Amino acid sequence: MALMSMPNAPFILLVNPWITDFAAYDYWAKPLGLLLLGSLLRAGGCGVFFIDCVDRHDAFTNQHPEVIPGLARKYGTGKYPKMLLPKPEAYAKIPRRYYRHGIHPESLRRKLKAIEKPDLIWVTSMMTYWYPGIQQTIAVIREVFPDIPIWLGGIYAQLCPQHARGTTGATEVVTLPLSELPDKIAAATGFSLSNRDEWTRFELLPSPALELLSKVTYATVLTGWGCMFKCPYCASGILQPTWQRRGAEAIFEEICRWHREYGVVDFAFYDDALLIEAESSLEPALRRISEELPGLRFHTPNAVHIRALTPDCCRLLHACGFTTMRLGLDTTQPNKQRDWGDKVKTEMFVSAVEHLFGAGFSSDQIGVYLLCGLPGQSPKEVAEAIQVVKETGALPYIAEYSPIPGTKMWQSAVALSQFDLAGEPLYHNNTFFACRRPDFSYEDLLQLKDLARQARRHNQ
Ligand code: B12
Ligand code: SF4
Repeated sequence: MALMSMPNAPFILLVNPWITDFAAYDYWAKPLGLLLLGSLLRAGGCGVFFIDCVDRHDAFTNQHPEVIPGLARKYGTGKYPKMLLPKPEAYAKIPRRYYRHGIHPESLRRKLKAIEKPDLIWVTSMMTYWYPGIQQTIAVIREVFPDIPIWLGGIYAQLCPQHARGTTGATEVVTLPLSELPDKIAAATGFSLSNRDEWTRFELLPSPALELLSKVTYATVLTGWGCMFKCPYCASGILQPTWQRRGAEAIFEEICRWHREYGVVDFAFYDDALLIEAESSLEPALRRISEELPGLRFHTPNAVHIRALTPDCCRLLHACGFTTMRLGLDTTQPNKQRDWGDKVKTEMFVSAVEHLFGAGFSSDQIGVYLLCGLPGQSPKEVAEAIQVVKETGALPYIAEYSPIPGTKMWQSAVALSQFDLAGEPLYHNNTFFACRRPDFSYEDLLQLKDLARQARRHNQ
């Protein structure tokens, strides 16, 4: 019998594309999904190289006269370097400047030219309305590697696959679940990954390869996948249909490793439901952290569930060094609370803030997200919610509605909007506010943002 020879391990280039937007801020924003794939590919025997088009520490970019330099801010966050771009037609009437955030295109070209020819190129994606950044990234990659297959995956790819196929220039838009990627790699390269099991279950996943970043100023952590609530405006159930959690040991080890080996003190959680059913996963990990790893700071930019903030939970969070708490209140209208996922009531919220204060948190650590501009919502309701939050002593933050394809609310948003939401993802931009209407205008939105700002100033 002839022995089949195994092809050489493929070399895969991972690319985090540019962000194109009016504003973008590295608010603990890392390409966690792509870096997770980096870990899985490496562990399975592939060669991997990573290029971060939004690297804030790129020396060539930071010295370039055409670039508005970035800035480091507290807790490892910061402003991206950026370059002015012509505004796309869809944004012509928005009186704001539009930028490409990230490294200079020449820096990307140099990085691409400095590496050996890859077998595959994987580009990730995040917000649907950032797709021009992907088009531009892929165009530069194609200049250097015209014949290498480019796969596009990630959130925009999953939410708008047809649009991505038609506009980005990727060879393939890949929307397969993680567990099916090893077969796809084998079909494309002939190589069989040695760790196929790890791709099949969330709790077996390795830590994302943050060490591929040029500098690790903070670590992003995912302790659970998906969410058991089904809020009609949210894509969590589309992106991660099953609800799974990692074990306490794995969570602790990951945080411990970033701290001990890389000196990381700031950690941001990306979970959709960090504190839900945490008894046998996050909680024991946090108890160990409070005893064994003093001095860390934790941040929850993606908001936690208010219902989980019991006095015990708040004490544990405070003891571990939770510093930036964001709470998902959405609204204070009882009927909307029921219709928008039935996850919180105003009384629960008021108690939760009391518990946080009781545990030692200060006002400026407790931010509360309020949804703004959803179909059926009035400006008065948002103003009332701002007032309720203000009275608790916490800080209200407006989260402008970004309509997302495939969600339950999508059809109402499409019906309500005067813009072509289905054909043009640029209209999903929360800053654009595509669901503006006579009884909830763009000016109303600006006034509410101002009201929230005043309330924050009052409480800080
Ligand atoms: C963390 C997070 C943030 C972070 C920042 C994250 C970042 N990197 O920039 C913060 C909190 C700052 C944030 C802010 C906002 N966010 Co957000 N965020 C998320 C969240 C919860 C997780 C994303 C994530 O990293 N997931 C984990 C990784 C592992 O998954 P992944 O990236 O999808 O990768 C997997 C696959 O896609 C695949 N994959 C990835 N890349 C590739 C590449 C290839 C080639 C292949 C084959 C596969 C592949 O493999 C990975 C493993 O399976 C998602 C919701 C969600 N559940 O995904 C919302 C989400 C992306 N955010 C959303 C929104 C609305 C916002 C805000 C507008 C909220 C607001 N109103 O203020 C702001 C906007 C920020 C801005 N600057 O514009 C929306 C999307 C909106 C849109 N139109 O695109 C989402 C979907 C939430 C929702 N409401 O449904 N967000
Ligand atoms: S609770 Fe949060 S993550 Fe879960 S479905 Fe609702 S909005 Fe999405």
